[in-house]
Amino acid sequence: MSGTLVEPHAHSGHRPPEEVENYIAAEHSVRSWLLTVDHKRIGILYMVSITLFFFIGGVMATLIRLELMTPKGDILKSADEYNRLFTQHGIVMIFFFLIPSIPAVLGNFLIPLQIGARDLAFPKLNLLSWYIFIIGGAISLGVMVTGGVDTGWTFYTPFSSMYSNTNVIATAIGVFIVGFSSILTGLNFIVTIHTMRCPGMTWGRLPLFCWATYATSLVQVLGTPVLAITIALLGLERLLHVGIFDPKLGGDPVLFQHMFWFYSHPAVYIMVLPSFGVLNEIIPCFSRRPIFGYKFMAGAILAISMLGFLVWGHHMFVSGQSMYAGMIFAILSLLVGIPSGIKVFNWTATMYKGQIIGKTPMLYALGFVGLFTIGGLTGLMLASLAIDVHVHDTYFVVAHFHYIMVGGATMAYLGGLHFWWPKISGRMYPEFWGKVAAMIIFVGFNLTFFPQFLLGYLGMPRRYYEYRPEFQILHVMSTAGSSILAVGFAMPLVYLILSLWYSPKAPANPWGATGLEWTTPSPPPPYNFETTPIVTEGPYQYDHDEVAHA
Ligand code: HEM
Ligand SMILES: [Cu+2]
Repeated sequence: MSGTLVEPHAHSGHRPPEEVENYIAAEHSVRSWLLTVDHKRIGILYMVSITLFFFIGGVMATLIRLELMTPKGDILKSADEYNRLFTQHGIVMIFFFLIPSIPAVLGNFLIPLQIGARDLAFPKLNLLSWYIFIIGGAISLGVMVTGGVDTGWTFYTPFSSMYSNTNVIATAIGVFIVGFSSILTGLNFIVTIHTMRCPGMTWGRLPLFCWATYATSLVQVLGTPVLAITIALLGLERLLHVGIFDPKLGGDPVLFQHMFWFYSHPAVYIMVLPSFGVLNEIIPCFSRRPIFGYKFMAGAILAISMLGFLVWGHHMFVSGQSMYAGMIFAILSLLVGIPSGIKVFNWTATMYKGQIIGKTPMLYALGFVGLFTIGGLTGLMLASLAIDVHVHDTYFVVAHFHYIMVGGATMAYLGGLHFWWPKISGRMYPEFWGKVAAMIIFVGFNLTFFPQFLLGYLGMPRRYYEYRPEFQILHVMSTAGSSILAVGFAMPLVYLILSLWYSPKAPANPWGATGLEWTTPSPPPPYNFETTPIVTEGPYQYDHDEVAHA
């Protein structure tokens, strides 16, 4: 079965694809964008939406950092306001930026192109997923402007179910709704990768970006319903006091933590697995070497996605769970280090003796490898029961997950965006400014988050509005770093938009990369391929003297 069987798009049926030069120029009306079923246009719709959320979340982060510049509360009116700010920062960044970032933007754009198909399996469902995302997002934005919510992105009971007097239910509805967007997108990707690969595109030749998105989709489909149920129960408990989490009514508040983390630990892999996929494309291309250990890379991605379901209790070491449960969760969590280590090793081995080309996407990829390693190793520290008891709920945890989510996943998203920008937009990005921004982001990131490891180790708790004066110097460093980071993040926004008018047109394959997406013109035509491609060799056949022992 190949992608040629996809029905032509209903609203462009009057125009045979050969006459249309590319998917952007195909039609110009707003309606043609809002009702599109072209996976590439839907990718762009997501790109615009998550960029908006990223900058909203970023403004909140800036306010948090400004507040923490001094030990006393000064910029914000009250601790309550501070609670609402970090809660909404977390909710926006996790549910409305990071989870959809690589899958919904790059995945939507690239999966059909990489497997030689004309679209996803269910193009209309794909558009529906975007509308669901927008509805969930609008509700959450509505909450923010009408008083906000203060429970933390983790919504812990009994505070969320009984005591908080902020908009918990409306927020829960927003997150509940956006979850369906995630589930439907995952389902669409799984079916597409199973049924729409072109002739010759066997599982063993599937680009690793597709493997990573496939594994992510499995987690989205299996895990997100649990979040939906958890959030629905929270709403019921708050509204009707049904007695699931309230001990007075026979419930158990810790049950909420189990249910929440049963989704939310796998969710951290929804955020980071797609980055592995992006790296697996960038590193071989800019090392001019085939990826080292293709099967191990695909296997490690799948292993992480499944192991991720067995470790949620490492978030609950101090919540009163039994010591034996804690030990088992610690051991299982440490096991995640093995496939993660395989990946870092294989990226390094791919680069070894390669001809490294330091273009912007490669700078982001190199940044990722280093920062993800720090994030992963500190994850192993946190997974060690004896350490976590001391640093749980401190800034050490905040630093750990930002190393992975910002230093890792966000960097990979930006790297991927630059790598495929010529394909997506038909224009090159300005290389000089790209490199400058990547380096500013790297420096700003480390200055923001490295001091937070030290702060946490010294005992600074997370989610506090005021702090002891001895912590100030590290907080000032962190705030200084965050302003550098803000400049770094604003730069790609500006130059990528400007590139649409001022940059040279992109050739079909500016990087000399392998992969079917690079065989199409930049930007690709609405139906991607004039004739269904036939694949005759494995991925990453980069020419180099060392190719032999790949
Ligand atoms: C080797 C892999 C990893 C291990 C062993 C690990 C371990 C841990 C542990 C034990 C905690 C709980 C610390 C505490 O609250 O006391 C934690 C927190 C966290 N981790 Fe990781 N982690 C790993 C990878 C990741 C990845 C890939 C991400 C995200 C993409 C991530 C995101 C988070 C987040 C968001 C939290 C804090 C949740 C919260 O309380 O708000 N971690 N990690
Ligand atoms: Cu976890």
